[in-house]
Amino acid sequence: MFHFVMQITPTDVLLVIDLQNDFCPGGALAVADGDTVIEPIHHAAEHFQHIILTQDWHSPDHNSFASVHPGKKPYEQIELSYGEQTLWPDHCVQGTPGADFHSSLELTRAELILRKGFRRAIDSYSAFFENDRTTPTGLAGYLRERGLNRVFLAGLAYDYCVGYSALDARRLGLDAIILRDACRAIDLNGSVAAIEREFADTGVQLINTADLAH
Ligand code: VGL
Ligand code: ZN
Repeated sequence: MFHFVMQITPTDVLLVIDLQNDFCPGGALAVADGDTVIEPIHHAAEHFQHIILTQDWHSPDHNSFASVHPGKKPYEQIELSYGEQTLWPDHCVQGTPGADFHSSLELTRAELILRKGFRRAIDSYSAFFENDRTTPTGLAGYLRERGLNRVFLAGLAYDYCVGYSALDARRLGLDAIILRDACRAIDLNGSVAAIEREFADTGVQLINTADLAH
């Protein structure tokens, strides 16, 4: 019997995406069972020397909020200067409890907390580039300077911030491996199927936390 095992090395990094109250049950943009990823993430984290957290961090009047566009409702699409943008309920507003990390998340070893989506005019799903796909967050330079070249991803949401981050990692020439059981999806208008096609096209790998070597 062959068992697939993934060996974690000192140049690997675990990127934990947006494990914040607003994406967990009871939050403003709750992802179904969002909080259930915390346990597998804690297990996965034991394998890694390097952990980075991202934090969705919007201004109160952020352009991705349906509330700032008269007549628009959450989950509708709108055309902004940089292209199509899905409108969301107000969420992860800077300094609010909804923007805090879930209180069960214990990743005190994390070396960097990267905030994104703080510019009013532009959303940022990806940890690497804002939604114009060109404005950098600085994470690529950080990883390059530190010699971290293989990114493992977990968190919320699988089909938005996790997925976009993985695709951008590939665009930057990094290996990108998603820990599928440590993610949950929003699944809006076929978003899971669409992003999984892009994963296949670009070489984003999907594994489970149980595949990490012990
Ligand atoms: C996210 C929608 C809006 C995410 C963030 O973390 O996936 N999704 N803001
Ligand atoms: Zn957001």
